[in-house]
Amino acid sequence: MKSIETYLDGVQKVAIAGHVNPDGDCVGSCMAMYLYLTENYPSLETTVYLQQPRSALNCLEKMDQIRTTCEDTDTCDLLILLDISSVERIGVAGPLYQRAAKTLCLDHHVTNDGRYTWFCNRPEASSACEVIWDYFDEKKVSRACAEALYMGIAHDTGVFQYQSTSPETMRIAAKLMEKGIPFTRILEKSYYQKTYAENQILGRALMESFTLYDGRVIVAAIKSKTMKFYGLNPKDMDGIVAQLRNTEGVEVAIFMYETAWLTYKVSLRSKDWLDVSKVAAAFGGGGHFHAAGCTMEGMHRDVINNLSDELYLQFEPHDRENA
Ligand SMILES: [Mn+2]
Repeated sequence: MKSIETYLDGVQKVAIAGHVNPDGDCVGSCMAMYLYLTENYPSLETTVYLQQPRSALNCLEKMDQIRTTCEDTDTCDLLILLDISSVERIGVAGPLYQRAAKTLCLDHHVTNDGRYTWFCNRPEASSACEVIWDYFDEKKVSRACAEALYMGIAHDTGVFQYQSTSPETMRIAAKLMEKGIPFTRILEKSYYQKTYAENQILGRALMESFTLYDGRVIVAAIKSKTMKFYGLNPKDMDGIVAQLRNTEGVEVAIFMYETAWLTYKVSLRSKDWLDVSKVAAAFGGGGHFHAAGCTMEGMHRDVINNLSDELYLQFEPHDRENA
């Protein structure tokens, strides 16, 4: 049987780490693991490392315990990596990867390099939270821990909407609800609520978007000077690509923003048949079938042209088969 307990033999110091730019599933899984271990194994010395999550995600217990820096003297017997698709994406706890006696990675990305002592990757699972649920004893999951798991599952499924949502996802969500969690408050605060500036930039992205391939691809780009004008950072633009994807007739939505001169962070979402992780991988990125990302360099129009060429390689054979 899978249980987190089997990995704790002879372990005194546990470090938990998520990926860079932590999203809802990353924060949820790291905090759920932190709460589960501190509540049920108080003799362990457990630390959670994360980059400062955006304020909307700040609705879980004990988030004041998050360490946003890793000291040269920090060590651990076991490093638990959650929602991390590659060693390069370990956030602030990156230096611990070399120092840790053992590493355990629990993940759900199609593209994971698997360089860990123990590794469980379930690409079919909706979220890292769904994966770690299997490692917990249901009776030992507190309400606070359940809140964290629920937040992670809800975020990675677009509130139980995406293809990755399975009957098992819903069964787990039901069990979490039975713990008495305030699920409406969690969704409202962490998922739906936007600041005025976030809504403004969403509006701007939608207004300036354009379509390719007969409306089957939609693209929106935000320059860094626009982000500066609204006083926003990348975390504030999280929902834009999902909103683009909702457009009728669209198979692929692309949202890109400038992170530095001639450098764009690109997010890709697909609705149905197109595997965007393949497109992202062509540019050194990765992710899931329906959600992926990469970083690209060049002029804005060159980046779009390169993406368009890569999408052609997906559309052309598909169209020929279905002609
Ligand atoms: Mn995830």
